[in-house]
Amino acid sequence: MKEKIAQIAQEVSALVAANKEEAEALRVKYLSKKGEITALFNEFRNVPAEQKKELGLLLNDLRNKAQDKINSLKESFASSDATNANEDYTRTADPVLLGSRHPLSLVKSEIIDIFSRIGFSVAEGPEVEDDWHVFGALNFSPEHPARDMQDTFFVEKNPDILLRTHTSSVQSRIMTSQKPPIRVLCPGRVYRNEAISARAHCFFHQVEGLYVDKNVSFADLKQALLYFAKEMFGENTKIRLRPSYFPFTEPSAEMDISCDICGGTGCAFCKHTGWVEILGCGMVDPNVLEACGIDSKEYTGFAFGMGVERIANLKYKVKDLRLFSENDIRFLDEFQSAY
Ligand code: 2NL
Repeated sequence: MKEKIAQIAQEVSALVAANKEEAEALRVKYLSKKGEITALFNEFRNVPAEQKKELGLLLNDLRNKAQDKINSLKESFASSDATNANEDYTRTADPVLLGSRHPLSLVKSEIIDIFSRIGFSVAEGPEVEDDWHVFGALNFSPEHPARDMQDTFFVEKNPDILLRTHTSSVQSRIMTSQKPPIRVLCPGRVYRNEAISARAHCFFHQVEGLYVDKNVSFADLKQALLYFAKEMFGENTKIRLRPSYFPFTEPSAEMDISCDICGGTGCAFCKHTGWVEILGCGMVDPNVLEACGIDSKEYTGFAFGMGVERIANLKYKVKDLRLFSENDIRFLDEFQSAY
């Protein structure tokens, strides 16, 4: 038996294989149930007791050497497989896909950037509001149609708790809790009970601005909004104000900018008027100041509100409002940006 062990040990130390399959065949030849080394272990049961110690050591040593040798043959093929067949180290790495900011978020940031350069700070508030902050403080009469179930979402049929229909509720909170001067921008999502279509949605986004101080005039309003229009739509942009009505401002106006598609000469986009509407504005109604505890003899203010979707439509020519809330990757992918 000793000779047999020595002979196999020699064979094992000289083993070679050309591939994984040959290495596996060697494992079967020596180490499997019917392998030559396993056969020696079976014979070992019958050797006389006085030889057991010596032969046992030799046999164990042989098995360990064979296992190590065959494993190392197998490993050499595993690594050469990967290098040769699957890995090409000159190949460009898989690209990392970057997300992009949502267009409404981009436009909101740009509006905030522009007004922050003329001293406006930013405030946010709750979307679920009470009647007083949304309507009561803002000079809406008790029978104003906006207070109707048809226009406003109420929470659990409670007529006092509702989803805000404009972000002015944030300004009424600020006016009741802070003293002028107040110069604040309120961006946020608002809700209206509307059927969803290409031109209307049950939620949209607003940025409203409010400036309350001594001697704030309509001329200040015009200058601030002209500055905004030029920054947002280009140096050559012109503005015009048309009289309008809002419950919370008096006088009130709607602001148009010169159509940047046709340059003011008239096209389908501006309905051949040369102008497109972008926001509403006015002088804060003294009733609103008083309702919020601000002395309307000492202070005046201007305010404005714009739909972020509307500005995004003008900037990016998005025709269907629903694209802004569908999260279609093909649409969102078009808005890679530094903001
Ligand atoms: C529009 C018009 C407007 C305001 C919003 C406002 C807020 C307070 C007081 C007075 Cl607390 N006014 N906000 C004023 C005029 C117009 O929004 O068309 N928004 C999309």
